[in-house]
Amino acid sequence: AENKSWVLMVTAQTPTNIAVIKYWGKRDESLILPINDSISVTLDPSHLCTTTTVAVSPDFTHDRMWLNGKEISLSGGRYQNCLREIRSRASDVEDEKKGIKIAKRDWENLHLHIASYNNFPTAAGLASSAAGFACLVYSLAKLMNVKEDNSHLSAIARQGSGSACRSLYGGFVKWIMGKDDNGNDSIAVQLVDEKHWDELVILIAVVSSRQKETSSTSGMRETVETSPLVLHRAKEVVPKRVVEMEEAVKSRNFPAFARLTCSDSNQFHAVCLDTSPPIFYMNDTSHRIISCVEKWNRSEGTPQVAYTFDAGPNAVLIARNRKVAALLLQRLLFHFPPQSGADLNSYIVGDKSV
Ligand code: 2P0
Repeated sequence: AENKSWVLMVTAQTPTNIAVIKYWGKRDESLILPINDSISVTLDPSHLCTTTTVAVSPDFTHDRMWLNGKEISLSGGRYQNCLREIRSRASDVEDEKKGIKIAKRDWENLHLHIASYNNFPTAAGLASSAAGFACLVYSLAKLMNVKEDNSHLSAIARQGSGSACRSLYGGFVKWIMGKDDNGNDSIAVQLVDEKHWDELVILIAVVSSRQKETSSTSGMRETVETSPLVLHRAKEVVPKRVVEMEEAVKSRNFPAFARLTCSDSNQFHAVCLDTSPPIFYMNDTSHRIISCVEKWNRSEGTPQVAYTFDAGPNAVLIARNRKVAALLLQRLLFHFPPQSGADLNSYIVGDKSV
């Protein structure tokens, strides 16, 4: 293979994840170590996901990456950290059919081309960085024959974007904050797989697909620096909620799940409001959706739908089953009829990951 030209490539697809117990605040910015554990649900890959192809060839002269068809710079620390960590774990690769042999030590001098596509709006609070970095790390690990399991890979994806570590598993996933300063124990673990609670239906109401004003990274930095509430949340509230949420998920207890999910979303936004200057991620439409769901849940006597909002105004609504999801969509279409210029004009309905 020495004087023949070749390309070896791998394509992977990774869904995004939605936190039901939120990550907000870092104790180490460069390693991306959080101040509390978080829990998320991974979506069905057919709806919100990233598809990434990674290629290696002796003809490539430097590492390059394209995001949604546009070349982007890989010089940022987050990309560099992920590439370095994966390269250092590469093994021998042999493709007999193509006559390609790459020795472990060759990876240091080979360059990569990376092409990544999101099938949803980037940076609109729909967790594009989560799917993106998880997919990047996973596809590179496959290309370079990295032997480590998903939990070890999650600690690498975490250095690309915190929430990315949770997208390496389907189902419900916990990101354990860890104790070590080096971050080796700040990893994701699967709580239950995608089949465990497959009645749940997740609906995303896209209130705005515009880019958010405050990035999560700078938002959480400002919160940690200025919010008197955030330490109370991280030390007193979240540890108890994480235990209760694990229990609710394992026993498929929807009322407990919904209560915890809604409370945690509201506390995350309260902590944003407690930041100086205050950070507003939700808007009037978001607030109207919350009122609508709260009213419905109260009128039924037991929760039918849980809501959660990330660093943007879009609502993630989790219905207890398909029947409730159909009623929910009907109510949303009645209260927020889609039309041009409307507050809310598209809905994405999907199951949890399959
Ligand atoms: C979460 N979010 O747990 C929380 C809830 C947004 C609100 O994780 O700086 O993009 O890359 O670690 O992961 C968004 O933050 O931030 C996020 P970095 P990330 O899903």
